Amino acid sequence: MTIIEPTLTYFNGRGKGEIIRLTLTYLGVKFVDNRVSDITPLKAELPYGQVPVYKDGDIYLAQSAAIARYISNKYDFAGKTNVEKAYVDEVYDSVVDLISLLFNTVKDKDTKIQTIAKFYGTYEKRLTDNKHIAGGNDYTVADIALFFILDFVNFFQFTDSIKAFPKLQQHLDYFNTHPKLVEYIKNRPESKF
Ligand SMILES: N[C@@H](CCC(=O)N[C@@H](CS)C(=O)NCC(=O)O)C(=O)O
Repeated sequence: MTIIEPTLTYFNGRGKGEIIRLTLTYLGVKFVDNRVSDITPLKAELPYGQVPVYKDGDIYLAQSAAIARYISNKYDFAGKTNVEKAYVDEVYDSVVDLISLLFNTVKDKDTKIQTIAKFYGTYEKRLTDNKHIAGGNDYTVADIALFFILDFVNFFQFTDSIKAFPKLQQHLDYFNTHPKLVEYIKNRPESKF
């Protein structure tokens, strides 16, 4: 029997694809990391004309947050209780907001710094009250999303943002050096975003 690995198609960038890649890697799911430079040839088949898209057996799914939720639900990484799941979604959606903020060329640097500080304050408090960002007894996709955004904010040169938040620095360091992620992080292709 041939096992067909799922395929994630996205640009060679972190952007909207990296939480999915990190989640799959953390969960030990083998997948094809299909990095494309031009989506024009794919446009007709893409449900919304955008990437990322995720092919897993009969499922061909678009929208990065839906893909991350699908994978998390499949591998029991989406929180256990309704309340925990709700906080997973809340944190995940806040991370999507920060990605949009970083990509937004209209907002000035100070506005970005203030917004990041506000979000970081909330994350710091949550991680002071609980080891996991969504509460509960285990890590979830929200912890991976948080790790991603802490790293991505630094990647966009807002490296001072984390300085007042020791729990966030700890969270970043924990996943950056995690045995399940370290090889992927070391070997992932260079990218501009
Ligand atoms: N809401 C979508 C947005 C996806 C999105 O904006 N994708 C961009 C790349 S980051 C894209 O495919 N742009 C190419 C285009 O629109 O032609 C998601 O989260 O997946």
